[in-house]
Amino acid sequence: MKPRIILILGDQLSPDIAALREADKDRDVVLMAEVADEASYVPHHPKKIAFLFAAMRKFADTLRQDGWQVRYTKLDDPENAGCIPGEILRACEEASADEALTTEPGEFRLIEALEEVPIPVHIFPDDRFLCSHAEFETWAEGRKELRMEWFYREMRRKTGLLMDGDKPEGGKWNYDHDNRKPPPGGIEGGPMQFTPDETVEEVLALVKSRFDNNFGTLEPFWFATDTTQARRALTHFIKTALPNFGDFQDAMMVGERFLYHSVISMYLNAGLLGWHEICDAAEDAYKSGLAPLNAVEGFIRQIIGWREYMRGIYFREGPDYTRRNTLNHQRKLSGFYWDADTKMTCLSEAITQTREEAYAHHIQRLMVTGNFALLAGIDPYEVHEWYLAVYADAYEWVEAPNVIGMSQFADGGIVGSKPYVSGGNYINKMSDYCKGCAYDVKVKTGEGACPFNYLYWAFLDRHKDRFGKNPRMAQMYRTWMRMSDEKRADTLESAERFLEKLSAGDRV
Ligand code: FAD
Ligand code: DLZ
Ligand code: SF4
Repeated sequence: MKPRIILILGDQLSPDIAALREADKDRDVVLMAEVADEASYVPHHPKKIAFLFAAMRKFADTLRQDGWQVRYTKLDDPENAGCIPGEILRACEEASADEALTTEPGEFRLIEALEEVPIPVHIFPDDRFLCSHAEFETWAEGRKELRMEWFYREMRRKTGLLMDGDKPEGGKWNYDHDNRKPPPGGIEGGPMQFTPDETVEEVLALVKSRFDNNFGTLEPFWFATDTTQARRALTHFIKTALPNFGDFQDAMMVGERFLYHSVISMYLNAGLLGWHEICDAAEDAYKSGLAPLNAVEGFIRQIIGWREYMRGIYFREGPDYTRRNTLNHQRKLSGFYWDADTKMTCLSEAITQTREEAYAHHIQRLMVTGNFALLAGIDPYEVHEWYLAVYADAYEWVEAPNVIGMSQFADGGIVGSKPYVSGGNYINKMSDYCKGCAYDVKVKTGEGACPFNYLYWAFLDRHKDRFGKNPRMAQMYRTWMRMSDEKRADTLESAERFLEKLSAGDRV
């Protein structure tokens, strides 16, 4: 029997990945390839590229040790075809194969490219997720609104995580109410860091030589790059940070990049960890008294709730999702998203740490960089491309619904029932950013006022036809209408002046 090519992509590094389960060690050839197209369809952060290439190389080694025949193409291989379809054809020719097997990629772009390959490529469902496409469709069918909270309850029932019979542990499904504490005094610890080994060093040299101009600093590089390390990082998080995860989930602090977050999304999304082992470890921490319920419930909700829900939305909405622009926002992405050169401390902190770590936590992504882009009316496609490039955990299936849906409201309200916008008050309450900022969060209009303040009202005013009747926003519109004509005019003028400066490329 002819061999078949078993394609494993850079974010499919799980030993039980579907295509491998379909394969035959004695017959088939596993293909893994570092290719220019995947490394450059957006200008990925160098840490993201280095992480994936190192993890791919190590995964290929473990497959070989396990008896698989692996054909691995390095980026600098002179024969490299430069794209996944080209590498499939090259591998087929070498092995005299005429069909390939793979697992569904996480981006429509690549699914479409595989469909164009001129030999049969059999694509198997990616069952590393809790909820299949069909199951999500069944859940979504006939619902007026696709609210995450209802989906999440189904997933709790399905997994039995934090369930007491058919009731939620502790009597409530969601303990978010307890999870909004402002920044704590001091943070100890942080994610487990790993010294680069020989494989990582080799990849770092390659990435340095090829992607030095991309946004982002490559070194120090400390990510886990195999499952053993990723599991150590998970255990470290469960012991040291999970107990505080809930309380300070939304907090932000100058110089504190990780707070009590897990920093495991890049490992989970690439396949080095599975959702079940993460959730089981968190649930065990609750059962053994190591972590309180509000922390563990909040953490598990992110994984079996938000993460699965976002994937469901991406595959349900289809390839045009990233192009949606319900609010018709057309402004170009401001230059400071790439150089962090802004007087706004919240933005310079979030962007600087993104540049250095390829990481920012959820509230920084949502309420700082995302909030500003939405208030300033930046084109959501440009915002989407930025997020896809700069975070080590970014793949379209999870990034797009978070950006286009949750953060930019560009999908018209599929993910969120109202836009996530706020003035400076929210940022001031949840962070210590405002203390050292060139702008004054307490001032509402004029030169020295916090731009989030007037941009917030200008956003509401600009979109009053769409949001004015939304019951969840009625209170804010009442407050706006209660302001004097003079104050409203002042606010709109401050916003206009600021946005003119932004468009002119002035430092703001
Ligand atoms: P923790 O705060 O410790 O949370 C635990 C885990 O829950 C995460 O590792 C992640 O797997 C999951 N999770 C939490 N929130 C979400 C969410 N909203 N959607 C999906 N999974 C979630 N997450 C990505 O994995 N990739 C992205 O490209 C991405 N882009 C985002 C863009 C925007 C605008 C926003 C608002 C959020 C985005 N998120 C993305 C979700 C979230 O910000 C990250 O998953 C989280 O910050 C990763 O850090 P952590 O591992 O420390 O997470
Ligand atoms: C993100 C990425 C990068 C940077 N490079 C590669 C690569 O060279 N080879 C590969 O197989 N995968 C890579 N990936 C991950 C893919 O882009 C990812 O599989 C798709 O975006 C689908 O999620
Ligand atoms: Fe950000 Fe405004 Fe606070 Fe400055 S004052 S850090 S711009 S919220």
